[in-house]
Amino acid sequence: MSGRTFITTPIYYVNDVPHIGHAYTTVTADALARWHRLVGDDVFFLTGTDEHGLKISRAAEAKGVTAQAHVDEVAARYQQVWELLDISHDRFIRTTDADHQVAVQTFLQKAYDNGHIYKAAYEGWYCVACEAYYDEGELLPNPDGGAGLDPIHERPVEWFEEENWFFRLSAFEQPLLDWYEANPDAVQPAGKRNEALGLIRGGLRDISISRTSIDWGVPVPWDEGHVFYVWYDALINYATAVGYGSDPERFATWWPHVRHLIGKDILRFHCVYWPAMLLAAGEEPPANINVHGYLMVGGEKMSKTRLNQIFPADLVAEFGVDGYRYHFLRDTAFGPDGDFSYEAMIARYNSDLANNLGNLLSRVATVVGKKCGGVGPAPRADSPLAAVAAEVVREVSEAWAAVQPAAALEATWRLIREANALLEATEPWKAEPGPEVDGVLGDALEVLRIVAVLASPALTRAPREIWGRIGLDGAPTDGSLASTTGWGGYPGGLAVEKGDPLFPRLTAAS
Ligand code: ME8
Repeated sequence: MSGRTFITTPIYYVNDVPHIGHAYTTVTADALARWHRLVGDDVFFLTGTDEHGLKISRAAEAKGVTAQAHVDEVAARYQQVWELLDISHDRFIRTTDADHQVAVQTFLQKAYDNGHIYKAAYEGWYCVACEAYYDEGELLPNPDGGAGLDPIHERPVEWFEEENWFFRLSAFEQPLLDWYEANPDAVQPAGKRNEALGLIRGGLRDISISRTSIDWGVPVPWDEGHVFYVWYDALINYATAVGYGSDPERFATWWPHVRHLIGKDILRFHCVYWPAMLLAAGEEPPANINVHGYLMVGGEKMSKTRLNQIFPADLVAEFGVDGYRYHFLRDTAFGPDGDFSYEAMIARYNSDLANNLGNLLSRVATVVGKKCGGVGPAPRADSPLAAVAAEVVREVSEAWAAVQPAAALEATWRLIREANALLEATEPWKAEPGPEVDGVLGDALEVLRIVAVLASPALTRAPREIWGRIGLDGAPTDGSLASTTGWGGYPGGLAVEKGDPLFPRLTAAS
């Protein structure tokens, strides 16, 4: 069934350069977008950068450059990394984009006109790294004795006093609970939905949405001298990108059918504040929010201060783009925390890509060369692999619908292993040429064809290569999924090319 799919990643802060944690969300969203394109959906895939706020202006100051020069430089770094990883976004939004400023002002003016925004004095503990106020009780003790530490970055908070505009979040407790009740699957997984419900049931306090202490932000339209607080500006990017404030018709076609992919660190903003803000502006909350855990390194969250960040380019140099994408999609289940391990990455690459997939292709091509004169035979209609393939296609579809790339790839690789097992059981390389050998090789070629289609959301390069080597024209993503994954699509009679190993085996670098 095809439809409209709007997929988003968080927009990342430009105080940092992208590491494998940022890339985890982005690669997952990209693979999901590719899957939806494959099933024929009209897809809009959005990523970008979050460029306003105190954290960014301080980072620029520390470097001795203007805020604009700083954000331009770091936004470009993000764009380069996404290019390196074959990310297929339809727009890279920057909160400094002109249409975004208009969208933010339109959106919040609406909430103001609806009576949900008021002015009051505010003082409290502020964490610049989180761009958030904390209650005393939420802070961690500071071993050096000063102000408490924020629970996320474990850095000392600062005391802020300002006159702020406030969003009447407290008025949205019941509307939010009603929305969660009416949309039981909107926030996934269920544990994260419960966490959001817990925050709402625990009581919501009004929140400050403007700052006077800085000018690096979107001006409050009804009060000169105030800029919107960075999170308010940031969340609205999802609306800007589909026409809010510029093209109401376009906005109406996409909203609220969005799927936000986020890490658990920003659950409160997306699962509590954002739906409430939308209700305040007279819009519907987002249809889907999928929350994943942290990718840890050596059991700890990656951070600049721990010096344990790992950068995508270093891994791509060794594993290639497909090796990179495959590892994170296959080995880090979407939802729980996961631990990055270089050894596990090598092991996964060698077993699944070099051995299972790479060997199937090279084996089949070699034997077709020797026993069939290099011309690939057609598969058998009554092949024992036909039923396996049908089941795998169903499982893969279900896995992507549930945003579980690891399960989709696991199912796909089961089909590869079954094809290798059939070859090992029948040993066509030892048999005399004839219908028996042709049948087995035709079946294996058909598996390669179907796998090239099913793996194409995750692997952006190898599927196309396989497609060409088994003699097919075009690309595995050309046809509709239903037409390309049915058993019997490989026509036979095509020249099969051996070529170099698709995934040369790797040994751990010392
Ligand atoms: O929070 N493991 O930006 P940010 C998994 N600008 N995912 C990780 C990760 C890790 N170790 N580290 C980062 C912001 N991420 C705001 C968002 S959205 C309107 C504004 C990913 O640069 C994960 O998706 O701190 C997380 O939610 C996001 O990067 C935080 O990125």
